Amino acid sequence: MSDRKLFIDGAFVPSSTGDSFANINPTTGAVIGQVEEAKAGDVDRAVQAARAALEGPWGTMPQAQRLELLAAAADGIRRRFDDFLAAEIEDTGKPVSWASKIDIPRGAANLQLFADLTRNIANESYISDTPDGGKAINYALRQPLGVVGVICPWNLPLLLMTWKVGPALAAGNTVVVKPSEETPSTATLLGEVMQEIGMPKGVYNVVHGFGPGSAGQALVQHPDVAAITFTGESATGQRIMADAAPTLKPLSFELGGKNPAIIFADADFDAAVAGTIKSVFSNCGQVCLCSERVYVERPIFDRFVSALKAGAEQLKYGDPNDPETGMGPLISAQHRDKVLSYYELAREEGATIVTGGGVPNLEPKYAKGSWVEPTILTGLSDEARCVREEIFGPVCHVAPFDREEEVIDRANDTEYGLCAAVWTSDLQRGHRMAAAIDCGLVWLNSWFLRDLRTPFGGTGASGIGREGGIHSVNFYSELKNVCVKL
Ligand code: NAD
Ligand code: 6OD
Repeated sequence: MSDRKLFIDGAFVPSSTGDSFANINPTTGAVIGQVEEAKAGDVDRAVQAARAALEGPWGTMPQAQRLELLAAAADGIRRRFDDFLAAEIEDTGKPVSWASKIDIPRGAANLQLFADLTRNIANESYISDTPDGGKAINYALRQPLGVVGVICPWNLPLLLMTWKVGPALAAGNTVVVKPSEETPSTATLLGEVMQEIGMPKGVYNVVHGFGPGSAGQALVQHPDVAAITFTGESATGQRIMADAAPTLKPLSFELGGKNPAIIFADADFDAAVAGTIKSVFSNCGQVCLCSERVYVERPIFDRFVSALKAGAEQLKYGDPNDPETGMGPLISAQHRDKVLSYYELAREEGATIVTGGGVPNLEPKYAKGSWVEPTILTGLSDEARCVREEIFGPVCHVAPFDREEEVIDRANDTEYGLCAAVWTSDLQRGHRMAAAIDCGLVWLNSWFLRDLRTPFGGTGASGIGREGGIHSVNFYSELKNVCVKL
């Protein structure tokens, strides 16, 4: 059992109200610990500690030293790799094959990147003509926003938290992190790392809890929180935006998706099949970038569906610590019920269930876990709810298409706009498609290849703003222009 406390002002503390909730391992349904629940009073303590750190040691620290501490935090994650890995797997049930290659390395890389990049950012400056025939120099100062509230989802807990904490700290802010109630552990472990490396108190704080009426909402509404960076569902984003309005804070939103994968008949068939198996089923379909709508050019449609089916049926599920395991459970019983309700809806909407559609038959020790089968659907119209709504599970609908313009229209027929994967050997077409699809990221003949310096984010209901590289640093900085008459 690992109990998780709040991390406020450099110390692990209980909730002031005595409230706590259970942390459940979705592999078995077992309770693995109690988590202290922060309410408004605890959130206020964390925010005041973060403010004090801004006015004190962190705010006055030379940039080079601040960035060294951030790099030391990255090293701390690497040093305690196995602890982070075990905690992430216990909280989420995700397979070690994924967590050891993606979640934990990215946790360290996210902090390292912003420690390195921020050192090398040039300040914008202009020499200007003045009306009296003289000159002025304008230069921009980059200053921290203040206390940043970081609200995270459960699907890639350490990865998505450090993706925000890294640039926020690099830009000189302090943070109060609200991890998902489903995955409290790795944010807490990062508190231990912060203690180990001598990070000043109050720079990094963690408040556990829920959204409405709990830590999440209190953080959003707090008048001393200067900005909110949020990753999660689009509907939650709407609620956060409304709650943040009275205090007029900047918001960065990475939200949901219903991403298309488009496979042309000229694509490298095996690569497209393997890539689509990854883009549909990775992390049990719980990556915002996963493909839930797959469009395949008609001449290869039947062959592609058969190959995808074979790939899905070969995915091994079970013990997440077995390196051969390809698929873990969903995050919770509640999320499993949601995904199963879409499997049922697919039947009602008249889908053909090519494979899956239910709960797998596993060993008795997994009976209370949140398992579902990888599922492939065909035969639905573009108007079906299963083709329009984000399911966030290991499931896709595969539909045939005949023409490039047609598939562009169908791919764009959604309120979301996060990403797309396009598979073709015709590069001209690939570039045409990339320009025509309305979304924030397009992968050509690949999926989820990440260069952390690139802009990341979505259009429409998939988000507001871009994070990644300089785009993150810009969000977490206040730019002030200084004009000097020469
Ligand atoms: P969620 O929106 O339910 O919760 C995310 C976080 O917000 C949690 O910490 C939760 O406690 C908190 N929260 C909920 N209501 C709140 C409120 N009213 N005020 C403040 N905080 C509140 O999302 P989830 O179920 O944890 O994650 C899955 C969703 O996240 C999917 O929709 C997925 O597409 C999306 N996602 C998007 C990206 C991206 O980069 N675009 C990345 C990962 C996940
Ligand atoms: O790779 C990233 O930086 C990132 N933000 C991934 C988001 C994945 C969504 O679940």
